Amino acid sequence: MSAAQTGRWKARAAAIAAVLVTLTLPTVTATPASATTTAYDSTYYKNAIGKTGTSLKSSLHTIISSQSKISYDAVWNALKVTDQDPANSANVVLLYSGASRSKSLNGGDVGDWNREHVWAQSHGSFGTSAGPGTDLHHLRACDVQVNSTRGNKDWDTGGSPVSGASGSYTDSNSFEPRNADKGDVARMILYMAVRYEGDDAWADLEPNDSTTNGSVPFHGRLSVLKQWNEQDPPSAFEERRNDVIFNTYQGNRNPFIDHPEWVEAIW
Ligand SMILES: [Ca+2]
Ligand SMILES: [Ca+2]
Repeated sequence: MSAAQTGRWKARAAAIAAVLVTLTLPTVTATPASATTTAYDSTYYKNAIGKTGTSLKSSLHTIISSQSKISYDAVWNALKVTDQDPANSANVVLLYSGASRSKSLNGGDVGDWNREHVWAQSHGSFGTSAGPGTDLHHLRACDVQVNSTRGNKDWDTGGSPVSGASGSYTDSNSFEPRNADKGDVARMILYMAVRYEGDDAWADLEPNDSTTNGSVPFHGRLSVLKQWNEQDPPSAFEERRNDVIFNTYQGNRNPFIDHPEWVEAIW
């Protein structure tokens, strides 16, 4: 072998070694919700694709503000469809516990389920006329007593176990849903922040990092909600729910269920 040939082989061996090192390096960076593509990117989201920050938020606001609104009374029957138990079509799945309960037990008595506003009605005082108070993207079937325990508390970790909602915790000013519902709650809250910007009859709803918001139109804690979005990615239940609201009731989508990475892109 000539000296030139030996040199070429040495160079090739070094190149192969470099590739092997690259292939075996462990991934050490914590990855945020990875970018996704959906069937709606070239249609529903076409004006938002490629944007970030306030430009993305503004574009999504315009897109999702085109919607039908339903009455608070109509929410009962809508939840029987959107929150249907995939394993039992006679039941709904309850938020914060995952319990399956008969659709016919909607009401206000102990043992019934009712309409939980994940963005608490009092944070912006929007009540239950058609608008944020009846927006299915943040309304979920919930046990009556668990709903009462949650009240209008902000979102944060910690506290004592919630009776009737195993895995959920609460203290004097915050509520922590069970792990399987954490991402759902985060994406519902952040949907509300983008949908309601104060340019219609309602307050501009926004997330912040407080747990003492009371009746101001804010919900905390944003830093925790961002973690929950990463920790609990959209499930098949959540995605079906988004589709049913889009196709049957409101004609708008929750962008953060379709693109969970948009949470970090905006906040
Ligand atoms: Ca979930
Ligand atoms: Ca807002």
